[in-house]
Amino acid sequence: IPGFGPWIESLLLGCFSSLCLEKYQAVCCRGAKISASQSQQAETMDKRILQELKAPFARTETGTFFQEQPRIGNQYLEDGLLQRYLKVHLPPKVFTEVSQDLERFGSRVMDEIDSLGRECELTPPRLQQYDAWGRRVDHIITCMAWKRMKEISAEEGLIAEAYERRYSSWSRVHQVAKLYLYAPSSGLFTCPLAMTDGAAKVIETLGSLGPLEEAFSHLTSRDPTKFWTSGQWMTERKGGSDVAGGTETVAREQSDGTYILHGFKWFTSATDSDMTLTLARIVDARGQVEQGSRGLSLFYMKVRDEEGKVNDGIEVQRLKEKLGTRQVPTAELLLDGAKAYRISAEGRGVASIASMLTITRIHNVVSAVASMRRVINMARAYATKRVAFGKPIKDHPLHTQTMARMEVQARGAFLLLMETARLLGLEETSMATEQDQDLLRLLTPVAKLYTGKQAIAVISEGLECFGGQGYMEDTGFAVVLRDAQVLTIWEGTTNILALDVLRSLTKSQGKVLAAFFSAAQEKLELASRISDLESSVQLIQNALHRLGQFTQRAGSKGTVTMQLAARDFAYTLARIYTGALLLEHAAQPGAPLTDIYTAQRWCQQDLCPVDKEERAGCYDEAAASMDTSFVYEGSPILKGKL
Ligand code: UCC
Repeated sequence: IPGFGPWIESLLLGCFSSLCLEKYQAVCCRGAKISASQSQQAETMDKRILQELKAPFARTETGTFFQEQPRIGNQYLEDGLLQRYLKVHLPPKVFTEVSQDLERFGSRVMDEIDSLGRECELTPPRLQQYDAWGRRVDHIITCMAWKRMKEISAEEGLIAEAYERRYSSWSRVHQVAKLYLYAPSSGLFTCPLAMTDGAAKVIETLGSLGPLEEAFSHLTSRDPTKFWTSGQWMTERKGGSDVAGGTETVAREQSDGTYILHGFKWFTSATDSDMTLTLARIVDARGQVEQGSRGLSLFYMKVRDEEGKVNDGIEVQRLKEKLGTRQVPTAELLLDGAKAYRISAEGRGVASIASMLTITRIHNVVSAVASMRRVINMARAYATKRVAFGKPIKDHPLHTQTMARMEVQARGAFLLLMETARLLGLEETSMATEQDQDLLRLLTPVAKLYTGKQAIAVISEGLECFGGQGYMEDTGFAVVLRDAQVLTIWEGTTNILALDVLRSLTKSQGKVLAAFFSAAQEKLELASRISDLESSVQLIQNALHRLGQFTQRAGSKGTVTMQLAARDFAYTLARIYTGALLLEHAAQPGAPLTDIYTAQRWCQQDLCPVDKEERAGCYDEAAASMDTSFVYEGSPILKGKL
């Protein structure tokens, strides 16, 4: 192509594949003595080359098909169950206001917060221990998005709402519903919020005197410039679960009544917080400390000064390397003369921090349920966009069945969460009956342990709904699973919480269980009159009967049996009570068929695993001994024993 050769060649060099280039050069080399037919041939070839350039994979190696991305919508408007729950339970005026707030907040989560949450994941915190001149600074550097989350939490009253109580007992339900929309987009800012809420609860319970008054006003502030977050420093090297046996930190009283703490805190979440509550053993006049639970007292400590610098006496040793929750700065801390205020009676540390644990455990449930909901909603959005085997995957019944099973779990868990929030709200406004209080004590560990397990299972299944994309870090799905794994660990592992369920039974001399039976029966009342729900009600009644028989038999067998049964016992409580809640919800006038279907499906599972396992002899001493032989088979500790 006389005259255009060099121009085209440079264009080709820039863009064309090497194959095309070769063909073009062949044409040009022959260009000098070409005949008309050769010219024709060259032109044809030229056209072919240009066509090839437009063909898939010719210009790039990525092809022309790009899967449409599933996008987050307004999570309030997409959640029929949440809307129906609020409509059924809240007084009409409260419902209108709460509903408007949640709809507005749902838009804010979608338009603003979700991308900040992603940024928190992509820009994890880091520790700068020294400045350029060698001074120890222990500066925890967090990203702008994390800081913005703190401001948003204040603006939205994510803690304040629960303490202002403008909707009386329903304020907790409002707060929990808001946190539920927020959690999966929050970049794990729900972690400091959980502890902040817990600290506010402890202070409110103990009475906000002296320095606590200032702390409480910061923790519950709606002003971003005043809002504080709190830590909860309980875990030491010797004790994550066994706090009473593992706490080595000591507290020495000073002449002004304050204390100086020395110790090592092994896992302190959200260490960028402004204050913390922590446990330590008071050193008496003889320099002795009391061991065990009765030696522990609860302390309040400011972590930073006005400029945000870590206070004297606190050294950040390192940030933890975790499977998930990487957005949260979790540290190991040396306390070497840190100033603190004792806020519990001496030796009442564990009992006093227990109200914080109740709150953080309920927040754990929020996160578990919210992450199940989010993964399902994203999978649902994806199923409408993704085509495989000739149709959208939403039209493949097996895929929809899988999602339906996830739905049943998530909906049941949601009602258990809301029931716990409702009871907490009643307790905090002095409107709870004795039965409500007992139920709250029992359901908190039950809900925490059960929903944590559900979340991991549902989220794992949810990732499969995206095929390989579910396994990719950059889609943002993998992090949901990594983060979920902590839900069964922090704030008490499954077994620790199962034992806490037993603790609540022992401490109340069985009253919490009596409350459970009565409340479950009450919830079945309406449903038992609806023919579509009759057989499911029967299944729950039957499970209650078997549970009653089990507790009678176990009572005569002693503590070993109960300990071995603890996990199955807690699962039984969770399944029966959730079933009763689903039936109660499905029995409301005007309930859609989907509510009835959810209740029916839930009740089809084994509702009383503790009875089945006990009948199979799983809690007998012989079974316990066999468990040991079986688990440690081949282990050096049993060599020669087997
Ligand atoms: O700190 C952590 C990470 C923070 C991150 C937070 C984010 C959460 C986010 C969620 C969403 C994103 S993790 C570390 C958390 N640590 C734990 O959860 C500790 C786990 N261990 C336990 O729960 C144990 O069961 C202990 C520590 C409570 C056991 O202590 P004791 O002292 O051996 O137990 P006792 O002797 O049975 O109980 C001492 C007192 C008793 O009261 P009195 O003396 O009046 O009889 C108990 O009734 O404490 C009372 N008590 C409770 N009260 C114990 N547990 C409870 C409870 N759950 N509720 C009410």
